[in-house]
Amino acid sequence: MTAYITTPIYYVNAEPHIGHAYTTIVADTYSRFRRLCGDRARFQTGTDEHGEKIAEAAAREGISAAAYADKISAMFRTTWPILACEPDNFIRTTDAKHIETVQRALQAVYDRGDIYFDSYTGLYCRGCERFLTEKELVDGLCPDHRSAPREIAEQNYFFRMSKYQDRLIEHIKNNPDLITPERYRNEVLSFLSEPLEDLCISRPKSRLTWGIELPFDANFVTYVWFDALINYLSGLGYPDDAKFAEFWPVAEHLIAKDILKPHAIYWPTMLMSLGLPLYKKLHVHGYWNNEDAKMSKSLGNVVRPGDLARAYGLDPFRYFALREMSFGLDASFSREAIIARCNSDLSNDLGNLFSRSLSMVKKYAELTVPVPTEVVPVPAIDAELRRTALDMLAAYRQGMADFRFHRALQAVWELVGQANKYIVVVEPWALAKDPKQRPRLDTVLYNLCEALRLLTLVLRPVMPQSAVKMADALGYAPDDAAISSLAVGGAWGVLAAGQKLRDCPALFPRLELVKDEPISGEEIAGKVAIPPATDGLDIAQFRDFDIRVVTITAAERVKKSDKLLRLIVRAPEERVIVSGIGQRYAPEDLVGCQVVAVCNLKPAKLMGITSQGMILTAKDSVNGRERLALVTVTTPTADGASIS
Ligand code: ME8
Repeated sequence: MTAYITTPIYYVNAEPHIGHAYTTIVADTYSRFRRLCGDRARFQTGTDEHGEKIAEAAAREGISAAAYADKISAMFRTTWPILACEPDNFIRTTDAKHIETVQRALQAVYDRGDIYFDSYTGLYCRGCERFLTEKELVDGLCPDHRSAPREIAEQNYFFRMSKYQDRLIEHIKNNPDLITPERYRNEVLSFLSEPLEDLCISRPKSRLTWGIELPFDANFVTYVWFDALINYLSGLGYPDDAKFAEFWPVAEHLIAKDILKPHAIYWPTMLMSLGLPLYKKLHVHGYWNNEDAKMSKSLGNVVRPGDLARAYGLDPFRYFALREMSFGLDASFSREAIIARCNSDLSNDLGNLFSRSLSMVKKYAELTVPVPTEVVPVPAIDAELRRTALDMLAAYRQGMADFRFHRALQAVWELVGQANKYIVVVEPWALAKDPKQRPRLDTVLYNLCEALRLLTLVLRPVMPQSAVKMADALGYAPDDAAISSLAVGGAWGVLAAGQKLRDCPALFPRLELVKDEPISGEEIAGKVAIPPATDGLDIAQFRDFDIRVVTITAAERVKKSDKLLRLIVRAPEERVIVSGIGQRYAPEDLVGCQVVAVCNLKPAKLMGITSQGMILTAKDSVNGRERLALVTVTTPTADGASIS
C-alpha cells in the first residue's frame, strides 16, 4: 500500500512556531508509522510564498519579496531536521515547476468555462487572504484575526465554485471518513447548507505583483488559494509524473481548523473542475495556545520549536506534542506541562522500566536474553502482560491509523505500566536468591525484554532517536525487522533467546532544572569577551580547587533572607552549603538534584550559618534582567566525583 501525507504549506510571513511544528511532527510520525506497516509513504511540506502579507512583510524589512521568501522558507526547511522531521519533498510556491502547474491548471479550468470576469465588492480579510461573508463575521470582525475586513471593490476573475456545491455535498455525505474528526465534517456540511458563492481567484497587478500571472490575462496574478492548494499536485509532478499516478489516489491532507474552508470547499471543487478525483482524507486538528493565550508575534509569546527541542530534547518534545493534544481539540502549551508530562511518562515510567529491566538482565543473566520456559497454565501475571501487549498493538495500530495519537500512546503506556507492575509483583530479585527458581527468573527476564522490544517498535515513529538507542540496548541493528516492521515484530515472542544486550545510558533524564530557558524570542546575553589569557592561571592553580559533583539532600530558606538557601549536600560526606539561589529556585525543587560545588573554600558565615563550600551557577541576562542557572551534570554521577 502507499500513503501520501501533506501539511499545509506555511506562509513565509512569520517564523515557524509550535503550531507549525505540531502539524509537521504529526505528518512525519504518520509517514513513519505507515513505513512501519510496510507501506510506501510520501510526506510533503513546504512554504507558501506569494500574496499581500508577504509582500508587505518584505517591504517592512526593506528587501525584495523574493529575498524575504528565501530567508523565511529556509528557516522552515532547517527547523524540520531539528525535530527529526524528514519530508520527502519540500515544495515552494516560487518553484518554477509549481508556477507552471498552477498556470496549466488555471488554463484548464478557464477552458472549461469555470472562470469568469466580473466586478465585485466584498469584505476582504488580509489575515485569511480571502473575502469573508457577512455571516462569518463576529461583531463585524474576522473571528480568527480579530480585525475588521476591508471593503474592496474591483474587477476580478472568479471560479464557479457554486456550480459544484451539490456534487460536493453528496461526496461528503457518501464518504463519512473524508473529513475527520466528525465535528469538522459537520461544520463543513452546515456551511454548505447555505448557497455557496463563487471564489475570487485574482488580484489586479496594479495592487499586487507578488503572485502568479494568469495565463489568460497578464494584468492579473492569481489569488493565494488557487496558487497554494495546487502545491499538493505540483509536488507530485502532476500531470505526467509517475509519482502523481502512484500517490494522488491516496492523498491525505493534514491541517488545523483555521484553513478548513479552503481545504474542504475550495479545493474539492477545484479538483472537480480539473476532472480529478478528490483527496482521500482531510485530517483537521485544533489550535495550540501558549499558557491558554492565543500565540501571536505581537504578543511576543510565540513558542519556537527549535528552542523547545534544545531545552527538553527533541524526542520528549515530539512525544509531548502527540500525547498532550487530543487530535481535533485545542491544547495548551506550558513549560510546566511539558516538564510534568515528560518526567512522569518518559523518565519515571518508560525510562525506569528500561533501566531497571536492563540492569536485572545484566545482574542475573550476563546481559543476555535468557531462554524462557513455557509452563501450563501460564502464570496469571505473565498472561496479563502478554494480553496487555497484544491489546496495545491493536489499539496502537487503530489509533495511529485514525489520527488519534493520544489514544495510541495511552495504549502504549498501558503496557509500560503493566511491565512495571510485573516487576513489582514477580520480584525478580527474590527469585534470584533461590537457584530452584532459575527457570522462572529466566522466563520473567525474557518477558521483560520482549515487552521492551515491543515498546521500541511502536515508539519508533514517535521518538525516532530514542527508539534507536533502545534498539541498540536490546542488541538490534537499527533496521532489524523485529524493531522496524509491524508485520514481523508486531507479535509476542519475536525476541530471540541468546541475544546480547548492551549497556544504555539513561534514556530520558529528568527535566527539573530547565525551568527558565527562553522560549519566546527573548534577548539573552552572557559575557561578551574572554579577557586575554597571557596573565591567566596556571593549570596547577586550577587544580587547587576541589570541585565536585554533589547531591542536594535537603534544602530550606534561610530566615529573613529572600536570596539564601541552606542546603545539605552529599559530597559524598554530608556538609552544609549556603547558596544565594533562593530567588531563582524553590527549595522543594532542589532535593535530589545533582549540582557542582567548590568544596575546599574556607568556611564562611552567612546570616549566622557556616557554609562549607559554594554551589556553582551560571549567570546571564534576559531582556537585561539577571538570571541564574545551576551548573549540573548530564547523567547521574557519583557523589564527590571530581571536576577537571
Ligand atoms: O494558512 N496551533 O499558512 P500558515 C496549531 N499558507 N497549528 C497551527 C497553529 C496553532 N496555533 N498555528 C499554525 C496557511 N498552525 C496557508 C496554507 S495550504 C495549501 C496553505 C499550523 O502559515 C496548522 O497546520 O498560516 C495551520 O493549518 C497552519 O499552520 C497554517 O499555516
